[in-house]
Amino acid sequence: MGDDGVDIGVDLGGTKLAAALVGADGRVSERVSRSTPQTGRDDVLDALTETVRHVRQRASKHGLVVQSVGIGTAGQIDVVRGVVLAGTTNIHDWNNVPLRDAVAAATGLTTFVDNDVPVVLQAEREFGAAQGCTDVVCLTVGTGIGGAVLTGGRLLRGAWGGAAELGHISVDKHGPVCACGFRGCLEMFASGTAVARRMAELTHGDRKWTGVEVFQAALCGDALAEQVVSEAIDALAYGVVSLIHTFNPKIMLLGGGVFSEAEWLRERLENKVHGMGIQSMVQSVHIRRVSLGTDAGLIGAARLRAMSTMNGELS
Ligand code: BMX
Ligand code: ZN
Repeated sequence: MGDDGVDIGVDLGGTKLAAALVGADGRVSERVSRSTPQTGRDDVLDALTETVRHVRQRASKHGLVVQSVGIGTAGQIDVVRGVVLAGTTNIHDWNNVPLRDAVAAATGLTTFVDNDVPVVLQAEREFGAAQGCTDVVCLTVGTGIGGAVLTGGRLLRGAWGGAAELGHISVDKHGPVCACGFRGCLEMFASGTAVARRMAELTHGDRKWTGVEVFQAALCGDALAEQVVSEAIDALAYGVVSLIHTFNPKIMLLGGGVFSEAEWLRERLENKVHGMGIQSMVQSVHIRRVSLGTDAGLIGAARLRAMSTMNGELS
């Protein structure tokens, strides 16, 4: 572990809660994970603080002093107040949760809370595929589609930390209504959930599908799965090119379960994107996949303390 002490990183998902120790060098140890209670906020907070206590005990057994706990979680997070304004719908009663203060009070640790994608981007910026880069757009394609933007070396935060909900840019004003209330969101066309839903439509609901199964079926030559994947790549390409036109990034970073093992998918998207849009902007972008895998969220969450002491709050 680095000489700057260790921090605990937490990845709080709708179905899984993971935590680990992370050193200043990004090294991960003492990984633990458990299912996220589905019985409401008190049980989730108990599970979270119990997990943090367990990892902290593991640290002290190795003579390591935990400096803080950082939590990455889906939803609109007020990073200044540490409040989950609207969180994953998989957790019952998970809106307007003062998560930072609740965890700090229960653990006695300095606590930080952020959306689940800026923490991925921070980890990749420090230890992964975006090292040394100051202009990166990150899209995580999984259950939903999340986003984060690094521009001029600073994480785009907006008024209170909600900036870069890139899964909810609309790519079709006549498209389906999204869970967020908007119409035609990118997430409705290209997330794992959307791909599974579209495949069920085309196969008239004759079986249940997961996003991963659809991508695998497409790889195996299933014509309907290929049609679904092609539609998803098409929508993603419109979203990616629009983001390139907006942020002029050096790197477009792709994460989430859909891209985690799928170099073929990255290549298809890259080929589609490079034929579109303003060529001087699109041709100069490197389209890469997240390199730290599922550790990226844990590492970036643990780095929230270091980020808060860099040039400005959670930069
Ligand atoms: C949704 C949104 C984002 C999140 C993204 C990825 C909510 C609850 N979630 O677009 O904040 O980053 O999903 O979420 O508003 P994941 O669960 O797929 O990681
Ligand atoms: Zn939406």
